[in-house]
Amino acid sequence: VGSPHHRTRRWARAPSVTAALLVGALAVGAAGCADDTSSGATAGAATTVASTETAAPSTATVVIADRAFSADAVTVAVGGTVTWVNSDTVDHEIVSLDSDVIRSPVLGQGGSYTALFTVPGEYPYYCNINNFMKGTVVVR
Ligand SMILES: [Cu+2]
Repeated sequence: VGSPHHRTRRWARAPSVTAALLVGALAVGAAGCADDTSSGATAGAATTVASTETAAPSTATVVIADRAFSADAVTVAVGGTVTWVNSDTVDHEIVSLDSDVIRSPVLGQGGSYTALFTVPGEYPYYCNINNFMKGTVVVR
């Protein structure tokens, strides 16, 4: 009578050891999930920094000297302005290639001209007196 009772107790212990191993495996799995969550939060913060860096300024200045523009391209935000300043000893006249968005009078030494940009896009321009002088305004 006593012998079957002991056998039942041994069988009962085996599943409890297996359960302990399963709990250990689940704990490792939970630690892996916690790592994934923290790396996801880091990626979100990096995205926020990138969008701040790309904000365009509301004004830009292009200086003209020695028959050249001080920058090949300048970028302003929609609603922004670009001012050209003639620091050269000869006249210049700034005209956009595809539109009348940029159309200065003849600028003598010390003269300046400001254009307003209300539509996003790229505005290539040149000097109507020195056609080799070229530049681009980027509006975004
Ligand atoms: Cu010119």
